[in-house]
Amino acid sequence: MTSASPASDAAAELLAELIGNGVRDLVLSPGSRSQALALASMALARSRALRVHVRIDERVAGFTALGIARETGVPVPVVCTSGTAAGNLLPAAMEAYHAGVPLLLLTADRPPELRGVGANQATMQPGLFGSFTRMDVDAEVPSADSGSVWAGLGERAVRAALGLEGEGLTGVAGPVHLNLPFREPLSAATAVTASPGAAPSLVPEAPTVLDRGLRTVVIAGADAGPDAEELSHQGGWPLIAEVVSGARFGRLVVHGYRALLRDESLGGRIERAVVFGHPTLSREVAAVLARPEVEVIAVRRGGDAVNPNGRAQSVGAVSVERGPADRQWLGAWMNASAAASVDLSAPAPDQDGLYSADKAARLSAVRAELDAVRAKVDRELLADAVWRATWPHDRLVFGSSRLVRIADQVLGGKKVPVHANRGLAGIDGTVATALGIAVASQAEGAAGVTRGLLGDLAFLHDAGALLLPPDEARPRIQVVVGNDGGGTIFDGLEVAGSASAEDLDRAFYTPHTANLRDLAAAYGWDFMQVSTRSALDQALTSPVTGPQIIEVPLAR
Ligand SMILES: Cc1ncc(C[n+]2csc(CCOP(=O)(O)OP(=O)(O)O)c2C)c(N)n1
Ligand SMILES: [Mg+2]
Repeated sequence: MTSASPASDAAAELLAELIGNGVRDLVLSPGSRSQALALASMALARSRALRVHVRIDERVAGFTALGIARETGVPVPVVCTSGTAAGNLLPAAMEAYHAGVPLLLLTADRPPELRGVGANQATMQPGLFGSFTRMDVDAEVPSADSGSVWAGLGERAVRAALGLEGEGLTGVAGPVHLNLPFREPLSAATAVTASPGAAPSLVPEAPTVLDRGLRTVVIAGADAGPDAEELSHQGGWPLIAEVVSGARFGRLVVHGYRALLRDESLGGRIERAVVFGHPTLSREVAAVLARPEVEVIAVRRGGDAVNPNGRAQSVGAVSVERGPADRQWLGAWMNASAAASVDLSAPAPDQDGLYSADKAARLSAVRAELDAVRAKVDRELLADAVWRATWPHDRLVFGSSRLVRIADQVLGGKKVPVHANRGLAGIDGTVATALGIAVASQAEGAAGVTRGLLGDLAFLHDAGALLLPPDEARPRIQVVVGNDGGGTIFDGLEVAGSASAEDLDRAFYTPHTANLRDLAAAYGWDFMQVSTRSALDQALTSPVTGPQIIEVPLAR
């Protein structure tokens, strides 16, 4: 591959190497300095070696790439031009670092001679992402006489993003920054080919084998995945699985775990906790893990090893020795769990009443039936309806609003794929992340609907993500917005006790009057507003053919 532009040749070579190392999706934002990468991406999309997703806002592009990478586990490059464009990738990079998601931040740059001399759109891009990267390379400028200066860079980047080499925890994925300087001519016509290869994989670490003596619980935080359920099953240990863990299923799930962890005879007697993923949704789990006498075994998943009591053992994998389970310990938890489980299903119709010979009895049964159908949706019913409508071929994405905590408290076990940006629990990028998950899970004709469940502020924060290119496949997604007119999470936090009502409102609740229906119309999304249980169920279970917003008004 040699053209009139070393930039184009190097870009084509780099992308071909990424594709050879498993990369299948790339997110692209427009810009001039990055044109060689953009044009090579488009050529590779045409030959079906790559799926390209174009987003004009780099912050949205970053979170879209994060969503795709969360879903596929394969590094996703996000390509942008120089200047503030690159800075917009920082929030997604921070989240990816803390959640252990492989991202490749490909920022085009001015060549070194144009940095620091007042040239247009030139800034200090090398090292821009600070400590949030597994590898950070300020690449050489491709030039006619230097040959393939970037050979090997793509492979190293993929390996580092997957945690196979480079700085930090091994086996834990994260972002990689390739700062790619280009000199003019910034592009020229060139042939671009690539042979798709498989992503390198980590040789699994030998599991640490746990003995059985201690009174143990398995705690599954964000992104724990099914391994947590498997260990709980093997050990006969209660499974405390956050709703965002991907492990809230099976017979050993503990319902209403927060109260049971506070209970001296249950939570108070825990001797060992095996933690998968990143628990963030309850004080009670944090309190158990902080107790100095509790032995904590943390299975690595994201940026930081979980270690609140300062003496956790971080391991790559765990299993348990053969032997009988501690029936008494498990039984105590399961009995308490059964008593704490919440049934939010609509009461069964009163058949006797409906068919009674007595007119008054019939009327009252009909009235009860109508009341149930017309019942206004509250947060618990909303979380329950979305959970019930979601199946293994679907995806569920929780935002960092109050709803995820409510869902965590009331929902039972169900084996559905769940995602949430709990690395830093930001309210940013939720819609873009969900869209990334939708496009990745629906690639190559796969079935299923992606549902996002979030609050109004989290939704409005990422309204720009609603802008989808007309020439890309329309993802099947339902963005379900619980709209209580602002951030009501603060009503239940410490600040509500110290702030005046006026300050709490203006500075924390931050009321808005945004019209979601108009917003949906502006971006070409279908829109429904539903406030009763029956209308909600209907909206959630009707066929989905494209992007939809479902607004559910909630009382403050
Ligand atoms: C990027 C970012 N900014 C600010 C916050 C702090 N924060 C947490 S929840 C929240 C309000 C969320 O409001 P909404 O999505 O409407 O959910 P609600 O609390 O009303 O359920 C804010 C501002 C955050 N987590 N992330
Ligand atoms: Mg709200």
